[in-house]
Amino acid sequence: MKRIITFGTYDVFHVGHLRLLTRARALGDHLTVGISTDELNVDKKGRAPVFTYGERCEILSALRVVDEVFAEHSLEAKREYVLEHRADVLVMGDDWVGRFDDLADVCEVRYLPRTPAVSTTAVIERIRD
Ligand code: C2G
Repeated sequence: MKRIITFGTYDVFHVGHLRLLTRARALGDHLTVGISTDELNVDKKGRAPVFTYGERCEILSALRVVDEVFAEHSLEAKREYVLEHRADVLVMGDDWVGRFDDLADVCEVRYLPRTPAVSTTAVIERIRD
């Protein structure tokens, strides 16, 4: 069985998120998703997500392509998470290209193209305007 792992916030869930997860899942037989905690979001983006960690988990867990979710507490702990979840492949969007190549000794590292012209920030701004 080939195990895939990926990470993200998945705030204001949109089709870009879904396509990334669907393509990630298609690379193997089991998809684990590390979901950023609210605290990690405040740290890395300077604002709390629109939807709480619990709500984002609920949405991700209900998807057919997602087998398992867990809390991503730190951006620097990818190696530990990959080993803990026995992942064969780490998938990230290509906005992270090159950033996790050092993990190639414990898993295959794949960067998939992002869906153009859709983002949580754009959705928030469009609704606000
Ligand atoms: N994504 C995509 N196309 C978009 C927007 C997002 O393919 N138009 C992908 C991202 O590349 C990422 C996933 O959807 O793989 C989740 O996106 P975010 O929630 O924006 O992830 P981010 O906040 O960058 O968190 O440890 C890594 C972080 O947790 C990533």
